Amino acid sequence: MKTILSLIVIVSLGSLSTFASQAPDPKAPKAPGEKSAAHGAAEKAPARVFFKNLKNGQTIPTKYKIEFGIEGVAVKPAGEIVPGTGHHHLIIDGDAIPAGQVVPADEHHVHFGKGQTEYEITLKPGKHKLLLQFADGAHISYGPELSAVVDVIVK
Ligand SMILES: [Cu+2]
Repeated sequence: MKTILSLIVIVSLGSLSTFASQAPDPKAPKAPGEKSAAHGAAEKAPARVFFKNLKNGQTIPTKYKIEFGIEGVAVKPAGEIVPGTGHHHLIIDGDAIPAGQVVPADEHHVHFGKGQTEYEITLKPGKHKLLLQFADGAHISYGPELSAVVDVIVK
């Protein structure tokens, strides 16, 4: 009996050590690398633009000075393309511009290419959608991720 038992112990120990020595080897070199890459991407994220003095649903007069806020990116006048910088655009009653597309320049798309961070707007009474869109030195949009939108009621 003793011989059989010790044989079983040896066999099971043997298979355990084989399993243990196989398991970590293929995983070890890959897992830490993948994790740190994913973390690196997640930590970059928090850049944003926002209206400093406008909330969704707010009632404003026909003339109102809007203040533009920014975090994680820097305002720079249009011209040179520098990563992490750009200028504001106010889109009146329109949608965010997809990343990589040029922000149009017309009555619904106002560029602040001098690096302005405020603008006195004149709006007709009624409901309006105001969208702040950040874009690079060549007016190429950073996309909806770097935009902010509010609906306002003008009285
Ligand atoms: Cu522009």
